[in-house]
Amino acid sequence: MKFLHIADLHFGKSLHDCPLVEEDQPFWVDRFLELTDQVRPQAVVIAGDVYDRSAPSNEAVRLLDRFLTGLHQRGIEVLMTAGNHDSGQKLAFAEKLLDDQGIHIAGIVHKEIRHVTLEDEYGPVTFWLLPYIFPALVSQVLEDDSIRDYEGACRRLLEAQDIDFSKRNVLIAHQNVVRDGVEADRGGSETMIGGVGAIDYRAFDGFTYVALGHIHAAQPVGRSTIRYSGSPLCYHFSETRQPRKGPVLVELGPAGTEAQIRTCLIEPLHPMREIRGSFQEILEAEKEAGEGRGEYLRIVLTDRVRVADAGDKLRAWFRARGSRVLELVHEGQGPSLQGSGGGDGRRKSLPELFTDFYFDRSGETLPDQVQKAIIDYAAEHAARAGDLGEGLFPDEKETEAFTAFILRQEHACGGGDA
Ligand SMILES: [Mn+2]
Repeated sequence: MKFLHIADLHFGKSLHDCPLVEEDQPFWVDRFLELTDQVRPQAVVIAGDVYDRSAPSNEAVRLLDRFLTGLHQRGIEVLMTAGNHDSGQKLAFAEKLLDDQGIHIAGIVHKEIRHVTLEDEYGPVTFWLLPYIFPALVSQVLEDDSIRDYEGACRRLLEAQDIDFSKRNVLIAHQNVVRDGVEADRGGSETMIGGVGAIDYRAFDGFTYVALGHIHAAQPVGRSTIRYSGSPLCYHFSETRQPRKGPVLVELGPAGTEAQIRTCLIEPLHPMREIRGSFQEILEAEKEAGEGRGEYLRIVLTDRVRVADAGDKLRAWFRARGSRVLELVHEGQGPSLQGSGGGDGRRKSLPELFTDFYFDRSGETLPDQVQKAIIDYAAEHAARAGDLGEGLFPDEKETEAFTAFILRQEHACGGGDA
């Protein structure tokens, strides 16, 4: 039996305000359906985090609808579980009806976990669908107060199932699976907290294959047949530096034989790339490279002195070549854009904080002469406001004047492409 293992689709996710559900995720869905036409799997296994959030957008719901319909039209069985990002209740909508259509969904954990047996020339293969679990949930489901940790919860729940390990069994789970206490390498886009919820891979002894979701980097854990498929697309720039990920094609032979595993590749609509260098270096290298490739870019500028309008110029340059700058960072100059959260531990001065704030909001650096004037002005008033106890400015007139000043500067900068 052949099946494809995927996970962490995160339909509806945005990357730095770029909604992937508009083009990138639909493009991936089409390529995935084409892949199924080539490899002709009997089933597709989706190991949780189908959506990016528990209340998915209309676009995300429509995309999943199209995805499942496409698989169903090809006669492919679907086995899908809820991850920690999904609302199990919502994902489980019409699960009994869909069961008859070959779309098997486990949104909620029950004492007897949902399982589906498919047949091939070597006999039955039972798929065990385990939605995301945590100790309190399992404790409630099994009516057992002694369950305290994730591994205990997982082991007890699996022990409570009637599994015939002389036959072939596939587990689908969305958990933090570790080997000897060592966590799997993160992709970078996970929202999980380090060290929480660890389950040793030996809890899955006896399963022919374990299809995992939760970690966005593709990798085996403990043995080659317990595996994270990784997310279908890079959901963080750090994931561009990792080995390529893609749907895992699993081929099961007769009971007692090792599953054959191969990673398939799906080219993204917009490859992601990180570019590092001075403003001049970057422009020259890109001129050499010629035509644009429609990429999503992260640019790290290493200039020691800020180049006026560097952000604007680079954005425009790449936009004209069909690429998009999603993240732009001035290395060593303070502002860490959009969520990287890193800090150098040093307390920043008011002018620095103001520059950061402006940069963060507009994604642009201020021209030098404007920067100095505006920052001096803001810093002076912010410092005075500290003594006033209310409002940033002593009176409305001054507030108005300041707002007008800011607007003029924004106008002079040509706005932004927010
Ligand atoms: Mn995830």
